[in-house]
Amino acid sequence: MLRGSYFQSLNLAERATPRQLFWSVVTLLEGVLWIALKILLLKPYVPIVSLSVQPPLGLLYLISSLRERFGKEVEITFLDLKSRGLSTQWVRDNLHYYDPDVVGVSVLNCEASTAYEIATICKEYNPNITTAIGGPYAHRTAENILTDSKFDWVFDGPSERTFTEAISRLKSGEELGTDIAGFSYRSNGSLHLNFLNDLSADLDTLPFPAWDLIDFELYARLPKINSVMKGRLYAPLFTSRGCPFKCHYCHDIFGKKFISRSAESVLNEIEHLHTTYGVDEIEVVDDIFNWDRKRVQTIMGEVSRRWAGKIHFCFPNGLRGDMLDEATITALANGGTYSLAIAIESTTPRIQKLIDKNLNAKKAYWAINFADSKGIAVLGFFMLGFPTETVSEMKDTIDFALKSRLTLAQFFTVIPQPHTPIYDLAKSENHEALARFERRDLAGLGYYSKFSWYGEAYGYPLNRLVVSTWIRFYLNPRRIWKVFTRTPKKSLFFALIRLVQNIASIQGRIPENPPILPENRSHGIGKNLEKRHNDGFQNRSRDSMDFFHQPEARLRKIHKAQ
Ligand code: B12
Ligand code: SF4
Repeated sequence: MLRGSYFQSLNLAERATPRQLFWSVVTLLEGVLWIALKILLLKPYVPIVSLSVQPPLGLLYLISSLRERFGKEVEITFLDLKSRGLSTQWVRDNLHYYDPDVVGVSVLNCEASTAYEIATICKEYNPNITTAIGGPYAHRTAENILTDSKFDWVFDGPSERTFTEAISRLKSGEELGTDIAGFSYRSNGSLHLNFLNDLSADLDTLPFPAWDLIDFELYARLPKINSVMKGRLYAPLFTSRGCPFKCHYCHDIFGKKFISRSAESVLNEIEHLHTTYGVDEIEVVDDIFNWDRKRVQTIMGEVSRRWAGKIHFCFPNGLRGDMLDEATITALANGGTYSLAIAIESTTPRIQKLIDKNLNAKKAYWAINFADSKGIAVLGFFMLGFPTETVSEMKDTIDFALKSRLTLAQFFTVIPQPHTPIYDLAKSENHEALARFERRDLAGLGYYSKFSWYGEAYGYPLNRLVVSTWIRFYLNPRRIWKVFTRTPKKSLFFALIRLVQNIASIQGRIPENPPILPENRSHGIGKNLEKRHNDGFQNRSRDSMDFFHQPEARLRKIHKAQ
């Protein structure tokens, strides 16, 4: 099977420079000699967000799917630049060692500019390299990426099947077409966009992530999403995709329908990780692991039967607080859960409605207390500074945290992420402030920085409120005692470093009266917003999300002269 697309892409007449000619000949020879297609997959390193690292599950899933489909026909190199702190300069200096045909980069919003640089480096090295991008940043941004960067291929949404299909067509010289869900590309000066996402339901058919490529010892030494760690070696586990809730600040990468792996598949992966690599801590990073309570109870029941005391569990991301009932929490505790996180965000009904999270704070409060009584260290997530939120509303949320039996808490400032309704709301509230914040925030990293969208919009120094809350929360003798008795000693050091880093951003004192946002708005949303709300702001936002899920809107091919 000749790699015909390479021949198509030669266009020798157009490639005038000796360097380009050289690479065209190399590519031609590769095709003739049936040399395996060389795919380099990268997770970029952005120094400013190096705080937490985790084996990049997305790339590991892609690799196992590529291996399953192509075997030795592809030669895959996986580099987590983040875990080793390797910059784009390192990529420039070392690309020739890998000499790839395809370079794929997995990207979050905050990694976008680094990823763009990597694509440019690849093209400078060899213009025939196919550059591909995927990950959360690629969600609904294909057109921008293809217009603004040197990426040739963009994959929106889950890509195990779509990336392998595109690679297959590249290998066989077939037309890339426009029928691969979520796959957009540039070719001959035109953009071919496909807004569909591959949300196929059968997750059990996906091979396990390529765990053999992971140095578990290395990741165990790096700070992870759960700031503490009880076991010796850990692995992140993704057991379901999608979340039926529509919180306005959240992503929509895996769709709004909950799809899950069977309990058997999840247990097999835990077994594999434990017996093959000695993993003794599992970190579940689903969006909403407890959507199906029966499934949770089956999995955790079996875990406690097979690995009681041998494997520790933590849930730094995967649980919805008001859906945790007694049976679920008991099953989690019996299965070896030592730490879990509950995202409260705000306790004000108005804000809960505004962000469409509609969390029942009372139920979540009960869940915190019950999990605490089971000896689990409960971490609460709170977001402060939603558009239109008043200081008294934030203080209600803070009071909830202070009074609760939470062992740990994190107080984030709201960062409106593009392509979410909260972003539209922030923009309509004060678009100049949003633009200013985005410039200052560099890459959307500023949960703990002194800049916040809220501060820019309303002139209120939110960071100081956040830091004083951190201090008030942790300077509580009962909590200090709980932190020392419930959190594993060996990782307390990392947790303390994090705390100090966060608190280090303190800037002066909180003014009694915030200069721009008046307290009298606490009784309702601002007049304009109220009107927009009544006019169906939320529905409009929903519509804009639904747009991407309607079949007729999904499949679009746009030829656009560049
Ligand atoms: C675990 C996790 C982390 C971990 C590890 C992240 C990582 N390794 O990428 C840690 C703790 C480090 C982390 C940190 C942050 N995170 Co985080 N995190 C997650 C979480 C909960 C799960 C990620 C995961 O493993 N998903 C499972 C895999 C299978 O999915 P995936 O990576 O998206 O990969 C699939 C596709 O995207 C695609 N794909 C991915 N890469 C590629 C590459 C190519 C070439 C192709 C073709 C396809 C492709 O195919 C994959 C398989 O289907 C997600 C939420 C979520 N549900 O995804 C948030 C999420 C990714 N995080 C988010 C954010 C904002 C952050 C932070 C910036 C927060 C902060 N301010 O500190 C930091 C910074 C990250 C950094 N670079 O340092 C946002 C990203 C929003 C965005 N559009 O960028 C998410 C979506 C949550 C949210 N709030 O909405 N995070
Ligand atoms: S914040 Fe949690 S509950 Fe809300 S949509 Fe996202 S994953 Fe679902």
